[in-house]
Amino acid sequence: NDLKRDSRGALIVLEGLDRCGKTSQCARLLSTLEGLGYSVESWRFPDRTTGVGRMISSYLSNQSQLDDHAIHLLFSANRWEKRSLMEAKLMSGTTLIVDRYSYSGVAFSSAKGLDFQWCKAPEVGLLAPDLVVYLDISPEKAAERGGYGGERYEQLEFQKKVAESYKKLIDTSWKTVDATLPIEDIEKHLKEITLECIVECQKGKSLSQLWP
Ligand code: 2DT
Repeated sequence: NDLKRDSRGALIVLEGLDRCGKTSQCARLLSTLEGLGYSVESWRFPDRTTGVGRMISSYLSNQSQLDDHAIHLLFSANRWEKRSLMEAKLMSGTTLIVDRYSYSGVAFSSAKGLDFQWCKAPEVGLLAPDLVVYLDISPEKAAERGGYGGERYEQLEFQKKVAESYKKLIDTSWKTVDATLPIEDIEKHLKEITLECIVECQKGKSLSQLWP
């Protein structure tokens, strides 16, 4: 119908600690929405495929060292370099499911001790998500799941600080989902809140910018 054809896609972001299940849920949500006939893509940040992304990847795997401020700005630049494509996709009607976004940027860098407001500043003007889902799990439970890789931030003590930073970012517009529920329950809940959000965007909800 006309509504569907002329309307924009939704910008949906999943956030949470390492091992909260974000990445598998993004994949499930992508195939669910595809199955329902929506135009949808799955994105992730950092996007390690760009030049900036390769610098970030090398930092995360401890192959290079960078000042905390410098790496923070690279993570932000990695979102800025994708901003126009992101807007074009959304305006052409494609919904984007994004694994981590500016909130990870602020949560992880401020967990290192960088000033919270300073961390938020470079994100100003990026597209604001239509929905942020926080997959909630305690750092201890996440660590029990095992499978922390060898990357820089994958340590219990640091994840505890990240959890504290996320708490400062969460606002009433976020949807928090208990990440310790059975995978299928989380999937079902995500499908419901995502479809609600897609419908709002189809009805003409306008795209806004960070920080709203
Ligand atoms: P993945 O394991 O999800 O690839 O994330 N991070 C991520 C930041 O510190 N700042 C950011 O802006 C983003 C998007 C979170 C790699 C790690 O990078 C952290 C985990």
